[in-house]
Amino acid sequence: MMDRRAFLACGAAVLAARSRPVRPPARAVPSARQLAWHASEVGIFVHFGVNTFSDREWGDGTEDPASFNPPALDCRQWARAAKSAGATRLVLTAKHHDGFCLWPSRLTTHAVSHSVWRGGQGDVVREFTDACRAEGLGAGLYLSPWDRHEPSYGTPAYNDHYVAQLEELLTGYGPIVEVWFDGANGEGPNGKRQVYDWPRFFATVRRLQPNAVMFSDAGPDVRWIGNERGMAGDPNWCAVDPGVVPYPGAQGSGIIEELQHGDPRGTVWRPGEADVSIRPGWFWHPAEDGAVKGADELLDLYFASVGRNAGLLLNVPPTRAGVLADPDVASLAAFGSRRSALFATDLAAAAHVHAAGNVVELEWPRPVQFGVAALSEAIEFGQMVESFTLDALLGGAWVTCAGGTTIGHKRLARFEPVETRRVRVTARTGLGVPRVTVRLYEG
Ligand code: FUL
Repeated sequence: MMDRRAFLACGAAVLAARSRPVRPPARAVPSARQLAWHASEVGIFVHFGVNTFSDREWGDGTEDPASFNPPALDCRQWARAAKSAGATRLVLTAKHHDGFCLWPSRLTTHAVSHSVWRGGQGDVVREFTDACRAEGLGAGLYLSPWDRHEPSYGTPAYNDHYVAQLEELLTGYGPIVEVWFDGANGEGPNGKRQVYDWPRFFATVRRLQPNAVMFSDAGPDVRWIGNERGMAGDPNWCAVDPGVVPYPGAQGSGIIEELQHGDPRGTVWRPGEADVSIRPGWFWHPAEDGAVKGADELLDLYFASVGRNAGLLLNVPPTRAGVLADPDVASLAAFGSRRSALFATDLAAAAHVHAAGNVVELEWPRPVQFGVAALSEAIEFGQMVESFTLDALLGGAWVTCAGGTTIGHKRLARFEPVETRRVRVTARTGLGVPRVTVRLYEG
């Protein structure tokens, strides 16, 4: 048992600590590269490789490079389809878990250079990055750390191999906007698992492409949202506690919760990206041509991801010919036009706006009708809003049309359309004075 003197000393220390002025922790704020990523909202993920030809989701590394032979590869078609969906960037699987490289890596023979495609002279990464730029889109690359082909996998030499591959990709193909690190870490060809040198991988990207954001479960710039269904958490904070998700692929309690929701008092800015496929699988499978998500479903995903303060990375896999299939192309175009139509006219632009404290009021000379609201915080100062309500003055009384939790870069709300001359949005927070922009659309 603690003796009395020890107990008093202990109590005094606690009191002294309490009476010291408490300095609030510095609020996490985004970097310039993260702000650019927030603004880019929607990206298209492209899963393409030997799995496209073997009809599998995960190759085992024994695939014959000769199996990769797309007769009509057209990366410009991918980029145009992405643009029609309103996407701003594409991310290509330069290497998936099977280890097959879509560029002529000098570090392995398991690559396009040893396929029959274009007589071994082809380079999908080159055509992809050129096409993105020609269409005014950002180019991103996925380089799977898990490699089921590479013999050095499972030894320290593999970290050198992986860094050298990163160097090839990040020095040979111009500006890269996003580097996508998959957290999957299975066994290599010799049955061993790899201890990845994440700090070295991250430092390599920063050194060679300082404007690129790095995605993984653990950031460092953009975090996985915690599921592969394209759904952000609600609430969804951009900040996280790095101690909860210390490195990509980490296992433990509370990780998925942290990825889904973030943490209002988190010390690092690490916004969520929601990845999901337009088809059941990540790679193209002929049997899934009839299971392509339509524009309604894609719009719902947009509301559940971008509309909840996340980015959306929508996977659209090319066929064996090397092009996106007709149903996918049609769906992307319909998704894009639905969004352009929905968000064409911001009715709030014609309102007289008055902001006081945590309330923004809008007033129009004549009644307006709307059923969709888009709220945004000035996130360059951090994310503050914990909850909000949107009220309309109807028949002399304030009626709540929409409400929710966090706002961040964007919060979308859909509700039964109302007609009114006055609206007020109340943003609640204990974290500072929020700056909220309100946009309203017919719906
Ligand atoms: C996962 C991978 O195992 C899947 O094949 C796919 O690439 C997905 C985006 O990430 O971890």
